[in-house]
Amino acid sequence: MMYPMASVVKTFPALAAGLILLCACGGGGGEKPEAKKELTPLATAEPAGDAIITGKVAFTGDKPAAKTISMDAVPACAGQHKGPVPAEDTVVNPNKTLKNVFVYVKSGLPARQWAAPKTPVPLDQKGCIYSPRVIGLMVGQDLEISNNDPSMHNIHPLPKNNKEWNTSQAPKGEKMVRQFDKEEVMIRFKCNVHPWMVAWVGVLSHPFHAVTGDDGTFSLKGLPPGEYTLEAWHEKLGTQEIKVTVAAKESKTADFSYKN
Ligand SMILES: [Cu+2]
Repeated sequence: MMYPMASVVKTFPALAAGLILLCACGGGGGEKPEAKKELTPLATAEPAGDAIITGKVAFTGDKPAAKTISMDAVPACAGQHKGPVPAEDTVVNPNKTLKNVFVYVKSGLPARQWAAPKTPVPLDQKGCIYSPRVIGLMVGQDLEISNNDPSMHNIHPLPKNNKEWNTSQAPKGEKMVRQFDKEEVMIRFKCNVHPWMVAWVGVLSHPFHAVTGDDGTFSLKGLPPGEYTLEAWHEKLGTQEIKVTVAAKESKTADFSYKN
């Protein structure tokens, strides 16, 4: 059965008008922000910006009593240390700053895709201790785990957002390379063989993170101009936030201070 031509002709203008109306609603209203934002890929070589935030993490409390790890029951571990092995859950540096604080940009970065460095981040096991104890890693970046001990270890991260795994590594065995595919601050690593072994890995989708060392300082370089919230994370003393605004090429200081 054929429709009369007149009705087809009448239908098309109605459809066309409807489409124009739809387009006008979607494009011109400005009432709703766009639901999807395309992330601009950033090549590894391209600097994101030239602002710098540096600072230190002070410790003003009473120096915690020295604690030691008891590994005497495992001669393969204890034999690699001269004397007692200090627990490193809170390390106060001689200049009254804190070591092993993870400092990172928590919010304020432009919606952009940041390329993960090709360089792997090493996590070593020596004397039955994870080293470094605190690590910053980008999503998709290689974490390269080595066992330099004469004994077996069992690397076991305990993530909440990422996939949990649990893998043995033979004495002086092959390096193990792993990645995490989601942001997570922080993932605790344990060893199923040696209960005192602890490492913490912070996984971010951008490169603006640092871990304080023996001088308690940090530096976040190559930032685009913006208003940022920095977070400092310490495994025992918790987190702190500071808001910092930087213009292009500007250098600013952000100092954290903890006490127990
Ligand atoms: Cu172990």
